[in-house]
Order: sequence, then C-alpha cells, then structure tokens
Amino acid sequence: MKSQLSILAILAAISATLTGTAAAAKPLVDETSNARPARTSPNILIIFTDDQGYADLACYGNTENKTPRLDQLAKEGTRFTSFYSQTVCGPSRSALLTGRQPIRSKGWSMPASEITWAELIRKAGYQTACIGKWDVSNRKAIIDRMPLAQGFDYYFGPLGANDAGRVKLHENNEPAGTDDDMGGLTTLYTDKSIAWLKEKRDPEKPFVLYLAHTMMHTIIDASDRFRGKSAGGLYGDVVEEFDYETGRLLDVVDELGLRDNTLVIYTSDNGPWNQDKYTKNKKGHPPGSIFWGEAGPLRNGKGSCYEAGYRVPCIVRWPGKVPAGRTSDAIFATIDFLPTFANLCGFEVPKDRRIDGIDQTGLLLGKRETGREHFYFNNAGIRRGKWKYLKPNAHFHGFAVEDDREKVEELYDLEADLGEQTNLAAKFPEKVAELKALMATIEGRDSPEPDKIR
Ligand SMILES: [Ca+2]
Repeated sequence: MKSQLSILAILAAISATLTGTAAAAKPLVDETSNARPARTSPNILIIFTDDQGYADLACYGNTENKTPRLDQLAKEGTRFTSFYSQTVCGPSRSALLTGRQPIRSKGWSMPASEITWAELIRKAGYQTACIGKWDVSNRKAIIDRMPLAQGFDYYFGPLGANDAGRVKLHENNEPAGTDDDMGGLTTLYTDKSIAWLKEKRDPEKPFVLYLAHTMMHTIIDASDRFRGKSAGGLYGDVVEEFDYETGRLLDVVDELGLRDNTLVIYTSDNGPWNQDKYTKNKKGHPPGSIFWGEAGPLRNGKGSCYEAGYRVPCIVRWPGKVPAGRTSDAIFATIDFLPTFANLCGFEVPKDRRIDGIDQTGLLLGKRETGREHFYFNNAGIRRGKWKYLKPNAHFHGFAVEDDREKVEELYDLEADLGEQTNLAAKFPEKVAELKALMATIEGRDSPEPDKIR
C-alpha cells in the first residue's frame, strides 16, 4: 500500500511537471494568426546563384571546375536533374517568391499586391532575411515593392543586376553605398549571411534566409585568392569561389547547431549566358576572360525556352528527412517552393489567386518519387512527362534568339532527345494538340479554381 501511494505521488508529480512545462512553453506563433504552430518546422536556407549553368558543378558532370562543397552537399541530400527555375533574372525571382508563373507575378515588375512566401511564413512565426540580388522592383528603390514590404525582416544587397560592373547596395530600406569590386561580392554576401545568423537571428524562432548571389552574372570577377587558379578560366574561378564560400556558410550552420533542422536548397535563377552573340557583343568583361557557364547536354542557355534556359542544378539537404545520396529526375520547380513551405512550415496557401506551384513535400521527403506532371515555359511552351511542346512564336530573350529557328511548332521527346534536336511535331499531331490544350488552361485563367488537368 505504501509503495502504491509512493508511485501515485510520483505520477502526480510527473503530471504536474509536464503540465507546467507545457504551460510555460513559449508559442512561436503570433497569437493573432490562424496558422498552425511552427514549433517543429524546419529552418530554410535558400542559396540562389545567378546564371549558373546546369553543368557547372562537378556533381552535375563538369570535369574542370572543382566544387567539393556542393558535391558533398549532393551526397548529403538529393540532387535534382529535372529542376526548373525560369529563363531570366526578374521572372525567375517573382516565380520563386510567389509560386506563380511570371505571366501572373510579372517578373521585374512584381507588384506590391503579390503575396510572397516570406510574408506568409513570417505570420507563421518565422524570422525572415533576404541577402543579395532582389530584382523584382524594376531595379529601383520603390519602398512598397522592396524586401521589407514583401515579407522580410532584414535585407542587404543590390536591388538590380551588375551589368556595368557595379552594384548599388541597400540595407533594409536605406541606401548602403555602391560597390565595384565584383570579385568581393560572394564573400560580402556570405559575411552578411553569417553575421545575420550569429547576431541578428532570434534563437527562439525558426528562420528563413534567402541568399541570392550576384555571381555568376556578368560582369564576373573572383577575389585575388581564386583569380587565375581554376582550370576553367575566370568563370571557373568564380564557380570555385562560390563553392568555397557556400562551404564557409554551411560550416557556420553546423557550428551553430542548426544543421539537423535546416532545409538547405541550392539552385540557380536561370541557365548560363553561353551564346556566341553574347560573348561577341557584351562589353565590359575583364580582358581575356572566359565568362560563360556550361549547359552540358542541354540546348542553348539563359533567355532561351530550350532546356538550358530553364533547367538548372538543384540540391536539397535536410539530414534524416530528405534522402541522402539520391538523384531524382522528377519534375520540380521554384514555383513549388511556396506550397511546399506552406506544408512544412505551417501556413495557408493564398486562396484569392491562382497558385501555379504544387506541394512537393512528399517528393522531398522520399515518400514518393514523382513530381510535377507538367511544367510551363513562360509564353513559349509546356512539358508533360517526357514530351515538350514549343509554339511557333515561342518567347526568347535577347542573346538567346536563334536566328535560324523556323517559326513552326516543335515537339521533343526529352527522354530520347534531351538536347532537343529532332522535331517530332509532324509525326505526333495528337500529342501537339494535347499539349496546346494543356497550355491554354495555364495561360487562359488567373482565377483560383483548382486546375482539373493538373
Ligand atoms: Ca540570372
């Protein structure tokens, strides 16, 4: 009897302790928000390069550039081989931030009325930071279209590109000087990211850090430590410096004990500027530099609606959650980030507008191996499974225009012909008709009703 009473007393004490602990736990969610608690949600670190080619990294087939840190990241996570951004900078960023095709989210002209995942995730209890190239406010300091108005607690970087070998920096909403040392930018953004993680981050909250590098967008340069050192010319030096700096940032993630609960996503905003017209006409490069990336087996490069414009490297790591050492050819895209973060981090996808992205949590966590059923190429065409259709007047940007391209319908079997060399449109007219009808469902409607074909 005595021992039974003791056990009951112990149980009562444990119960009281547990209740007390639960009551004392600090909720991470804004009490006024309807979002689910973010207590077990992962931190998110997006490392976004500019104009980096599909085959620039050793783990994507490059035989010259040494990229040990990103190769290691691929071993620790999943390497995606059918991952799509968009074909140029601004549209790529509006799509990534909103989950909406550039025909809706408007690219460089992204209006203040667009809803970014940063706005939603902050309401779900996250701390948010954007460091680097913004490029969705028409490269101007328009306050209600800058990062702080679009969901970020902290911003440092240039609002536009570095075409003239110079960037104008902002910190939050204030000008923070100009910088013409292109070889120092990768280190500068990495230092700012590390400082944010160590000094500005609130350890009581999960975080999302969106780090959008200016390199490898020309005018490219590397620091003295890396310039002239790689086998791939100046472009290779920049790739290798980016790899080194990414490793330095990932080491800090480890040092701060954040590795296990941080979803790391590395990818690029579009393909490489590798066209002849570009290399002959673009001014301002350092003398003798080799400044283009590798598209590997893919056709054309940045600005094109052929695969090398849109298809980019993508590595995702979340230890113990995202399968390590896996290669996935499932179709996955930056437009999927918003719905996927919604599931992982506990917020609702906007219901008042059409969201083109889909929730890819199952694919990321290895619970399924299938991804998107289709991917739309902005004002150009569509891929469904192995089939890709391009319309006669498919949109190309600037240097990517292929002057000898006949303005006819194109159909490719990407399984048999990844380099898009054999046009099968005349052979499979029913497939052309099917893909055109699917494309019309995407281009023809902005309203939020579910897409039955998806
Ligand atoms: Ca770009």
